[in-house]
Amino acid sequence: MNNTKIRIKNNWTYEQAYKIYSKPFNDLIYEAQSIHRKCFKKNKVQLSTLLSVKTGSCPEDCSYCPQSAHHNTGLQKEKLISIEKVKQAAIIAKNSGSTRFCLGAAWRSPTDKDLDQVCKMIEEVSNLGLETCVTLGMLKDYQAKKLAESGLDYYNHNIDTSENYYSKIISTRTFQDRVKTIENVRKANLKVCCGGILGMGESKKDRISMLITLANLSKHPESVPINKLIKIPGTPLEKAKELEELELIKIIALARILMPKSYIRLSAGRTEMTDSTQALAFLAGANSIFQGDVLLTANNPGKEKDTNLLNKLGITSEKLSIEKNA
Ligand code: SAM
Ligand code: DTB
Ligand code: SF4
Repeated sequence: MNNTKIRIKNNWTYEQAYKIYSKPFNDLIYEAQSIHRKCFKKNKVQLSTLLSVKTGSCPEDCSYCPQSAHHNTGLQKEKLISIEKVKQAAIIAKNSGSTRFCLGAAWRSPTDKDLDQVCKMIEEVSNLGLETCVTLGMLKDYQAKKLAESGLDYYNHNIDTSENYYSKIISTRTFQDRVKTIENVRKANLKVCCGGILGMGESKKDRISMLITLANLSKHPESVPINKLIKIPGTPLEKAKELEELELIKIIALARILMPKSYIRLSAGRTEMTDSTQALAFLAGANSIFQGDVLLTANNPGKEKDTNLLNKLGITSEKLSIEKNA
């Protein structure tokens, strides 16, 4: 890597991305880590905490998801929880070092009444000085605006896989529906958190294409969660072919190179990853994780394991900015 300035590009071609992905592994990782160090503080990770505020009975049929009403996963369902419960969980998250608190709801799209409640939750979390993120399914433009007015920082809405593979995974909505919501979120001046899942039987081409869609959005998502499929018994993907660990690392490196200034979050699936795999993911440019014992409904490594890992790697967590904490 020479000392050239980092250029943000939104017109990546498949051939360009494939050429980067196909470099010798060491060259790929070296390039990703070099870019990483020009755009971010080295050896730092951003910590987020998730909370499921409405669990299960989702009308969508996403093949990976334990919360879909189409699959029988034995999940304990729960209606929209109280604002007080959200506040308590956010305080715990803040005390354990998270800078962002993310609320997830198993909806196709929120009703206006639901949205009003979520707006109140956002105000409470924001008052604690935490960054806020919500993921509520598809949004109309006026709903995105309403969320922005309540002080929301980020909206999470994943494209999950390539445009080509999308219909193999979900039949109740289209890839274009997903992109439309992301556009509505951008128009409302919210920050975008958008990524996908690896290990759903997709090809290398699908994985690279998914990253190209993200990198060619009018503005790169500020956060890009890369989830490794958690194979939930009772979902159609419970027996999906295991993703090769090096494939996860190469895709993270490619994400870092295509979207140099975005946070790349090593998201779901860390309970099944060794320390070495996670270390490689950080080397490849991942700089964010979800902490805590659970994600939305599935297991996550938990504070003690993560503290041990980060200590071993000499990685420290980002602190809340003074501005947000004021
Ligand atoms: N209902 C909203 C939606 O789909 O946008 C928000 C909640 S949904 C659970 C958020 C994201 O979690 C999905 O887009 C998917 O990327 C991820 N996810 C769900 N189940 C997963 C699994 N079994 N393994 C990995 N990621 C998963
Ligand atoms: C994202 O990309 N991953 C998170 C968050 N965004 C909402 C969710 C992972 C969910 C894993 C399955 C579960 O906990 O139910
Ligand atoms: Fe519903 Fe979201 Fe799960 Fe799909 S991923 S079934 S939309 S909760």
